[in-house]
Amino acid sequence: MTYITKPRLHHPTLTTNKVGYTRRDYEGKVSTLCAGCGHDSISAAIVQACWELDIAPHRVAKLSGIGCSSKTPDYFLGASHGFNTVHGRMPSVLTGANLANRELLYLGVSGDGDSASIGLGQFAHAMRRGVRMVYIVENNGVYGLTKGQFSATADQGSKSKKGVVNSDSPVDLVTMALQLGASYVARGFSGDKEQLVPLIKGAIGHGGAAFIDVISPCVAFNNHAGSTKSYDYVREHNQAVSRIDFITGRDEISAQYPPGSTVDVEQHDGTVLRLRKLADDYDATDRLAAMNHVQTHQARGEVITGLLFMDAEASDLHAALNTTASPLNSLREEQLCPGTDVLERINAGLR
Ligand SMILES: Cc1ncc(C[n+]2csc(CCOP(=O)(O)OP(=O)(O)O)c2C)c(N)n1
Ligand code: SF4
Ligand SMILES: [Mg+2]
Repeated sequence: MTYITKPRLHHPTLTTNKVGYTRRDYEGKVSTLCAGCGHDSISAAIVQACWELDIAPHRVAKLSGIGCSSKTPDYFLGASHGFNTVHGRMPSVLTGANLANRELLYLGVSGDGDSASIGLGQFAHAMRRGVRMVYIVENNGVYGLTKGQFSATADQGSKSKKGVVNSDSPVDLVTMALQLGASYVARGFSGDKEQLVPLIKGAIGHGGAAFIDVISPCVAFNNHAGSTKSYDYVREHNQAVSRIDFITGRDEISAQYPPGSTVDVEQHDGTVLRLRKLADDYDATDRLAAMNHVQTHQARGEVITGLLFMDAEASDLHAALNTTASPLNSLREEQLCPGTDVLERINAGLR
């Protein structure tokens, strides 16, 4: 069915958001992924989050690496900027783009192979530098595109479709992101859109490196008994630490909660995340406790989801480097080449 192109015309009664676009305007091409692939649900969640947040599609830059997951930017935000990089290289290309123009919303989409194997170093440095981005790993525990080899996030002892047991220790990207200094860290499940959409919205409003690991079952190669990344396994072992409601200045949520059962965290852009705790002992502002909680519960075979950590005061790489606020392509020649006298002064300061 990949030859089918989506009709361009919309029904005139489709609802538009505050910037005048219908939900359809945030879609992309018809997906070529396997029917039931978790990645398609993540694309749908991204579409919903961007439409509901009234983000103009041309203000978004979506970048990815290589893999089924990295193909997905073709299937959402078809009117946005896009760059499909080399395998595992999305973070460095995104860092460069972000430094050249901070006015866009940077959406990095990757896979567990792309980010935890070949791109592990790139992932680490984007997190520790605080590149302002929404970094989504669509984590299925296998290299889906190359026919289902175990990836580095496959759990030790989990079984491949042919019954081979994985003997290697897994890389846990959530724990790594916490350790490396990411200021917004979450885990979602592609089968739980109600949880995932607010997690993505919160990441979009965040002022630093935001990482979301989304367990996204591969129905072709990793959805069998013995897999720890199957729909059944994740549903049975999902332990959400919290639910979040995303609130913008203009949209107050209508639900009422008993006093003390929620915590509101305001982000630097004025958006508010209302955290409804599901685990009494969980504190999403305590990085060390978050690492401890994730590791302890993962050792019991549980899949910990929700907003795991956030630092509402986070800053980013631009603040650290004191860069100009203007996109580089808007700078005039006299700003880029300030002349011999200025150069002399700089050189003198280095002698
Ligand atoms: C430099 C390089 N090495 C290896 C490959 C082969 N390759 C393509 S996709 C992929 C793994 C993709 O796995 P993942 O990122 O988990 O994506 P998924 O398909 O599971 O969504 C590999 C190893 C490649 N394209 N380029
Ligand atoms: S092979 Fe797996 S990851 Fe790739 S499209 Fe099919 S179900 Fe999705
Ligand atoms: Mg994968």
